[in-house]
Amino acid sequence: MRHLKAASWFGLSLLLTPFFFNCHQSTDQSSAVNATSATANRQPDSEDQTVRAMTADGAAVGDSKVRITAAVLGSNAPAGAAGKLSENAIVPAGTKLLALYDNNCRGTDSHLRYEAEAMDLAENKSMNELEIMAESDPCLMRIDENHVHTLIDPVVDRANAVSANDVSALATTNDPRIAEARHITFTKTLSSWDWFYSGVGLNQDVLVAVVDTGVLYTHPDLVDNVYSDSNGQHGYDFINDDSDPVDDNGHGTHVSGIIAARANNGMGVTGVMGTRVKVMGVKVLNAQGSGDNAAIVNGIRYAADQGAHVMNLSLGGKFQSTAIRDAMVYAAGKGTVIIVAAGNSNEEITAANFYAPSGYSKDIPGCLSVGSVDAVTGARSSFSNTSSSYVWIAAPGSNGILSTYLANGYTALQGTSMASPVVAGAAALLVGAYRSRGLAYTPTQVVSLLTDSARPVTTLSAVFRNGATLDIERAAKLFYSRYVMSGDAGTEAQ
Ligand SMILES: [Ca+2]
Ligand SMILES: [Ca+2]
Repeated sequence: MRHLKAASWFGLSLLLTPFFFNCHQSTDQSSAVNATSATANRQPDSEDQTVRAMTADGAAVGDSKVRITAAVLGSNAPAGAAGKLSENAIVPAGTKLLALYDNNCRGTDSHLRYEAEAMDLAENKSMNELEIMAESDPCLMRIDENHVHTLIDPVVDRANAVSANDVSALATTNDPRIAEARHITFTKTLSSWDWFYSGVGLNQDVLVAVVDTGVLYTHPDLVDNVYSDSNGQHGYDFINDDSDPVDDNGHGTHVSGIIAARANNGMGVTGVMGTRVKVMGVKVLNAQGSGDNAAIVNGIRYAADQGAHVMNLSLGGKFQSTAIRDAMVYAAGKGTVIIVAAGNSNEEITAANFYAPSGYSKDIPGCLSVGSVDAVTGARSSFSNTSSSYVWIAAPGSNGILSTYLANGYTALQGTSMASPVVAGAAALLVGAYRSRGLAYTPTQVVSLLTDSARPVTTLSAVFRNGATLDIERAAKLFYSRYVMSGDAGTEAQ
């Protein structure tokens, strides 16, 4: 007997800033970059990212099956009841919940090992009744909250796109609009390629899951770097529950191009990893840029089950979701590096002012939360969330982030949504380096290479944990010195 029924749908928001960028021309942060050695900024991984005992579905050992809190009652929550509800507390009919099932247990032939289903409570239930219901179904792993989140509209950054006259300044690729993709210059992407592709000998493909609005996999500047499975599909669509993850919004296609637009094809721009990369479209947000927690949980778990080496999450909102946290733990445990946008609220993330999913990255080894800086000045983007604890690294996300878009076009967007895939592309290069050298690695090691090699910037030290911005050339050099020059693959391995 099922007491739950399928829910109506609600959304998480895209991390595109609702604000136009405000140029901080009075300060030149680039002069604040110092020349300390690549390892000078290293911080111990064990300090914040702790490995906890987890069950097979990614939950903490000892977690109850029913994990809803007073927050699920919204304005009806009793005063002061911030945490766990008493066993007699009534969860009213219509409450939005999420149920996680073990598909092996229930014998469902699925692309997912564990599957989240959005649910409405059909009638009032006490917490005790929910517990009994959950315990009576051995295939029901968890009941979690499923909150409503509103959309933040994408902002086109045309004002900050530079003129095509700058094109000839960079001669190392023939992609004609590369100079407009200022994040490529800022992060020294092109010079990193000499280290990765020539020095390291990068020759293995890397699979990157873009968990987003989908991807326009036929875009001529993406088509050569798109993943295809044995059935010719390019991922999955958890909004419409079909195997065609085509993008009907544009956001996911922009994110995909930042990671993996094709290099040296005489067309448009290049991604941070322009070759030897395959993008998988995992559609969890609809045409308006929203999706429910269940779709996102499924998207994260799907990407991990498919063996994605790197996953980008340019989405989120001001909420907590144990279900999403568990999915991230599950994916990191399967070896997926998870890169998450910090959010665009111009707020400091704290335990009390939490922002998900970026806030979870602090305590999950192999996850990295990314704040945004101006791609020219290096100053913090005015919209970027901050935290010297929760937001670990900065990358360019405003003032000229040109990438692929709908209708086979290109556009400049801004947001931590754009900063995150710059880091995801760098993570993919490092994974490719490990794979090409035949070295075992963990997601934590990839994160360490990115954070240890980042460029320290004095004015960022108070707003981001690492106080530093992504420098892909330095990351490449650090990989080279640790694994190639030393010739000792075992030294850094765990
Ligand atoms: Ca579809
Ligand atoms: Ca290109």
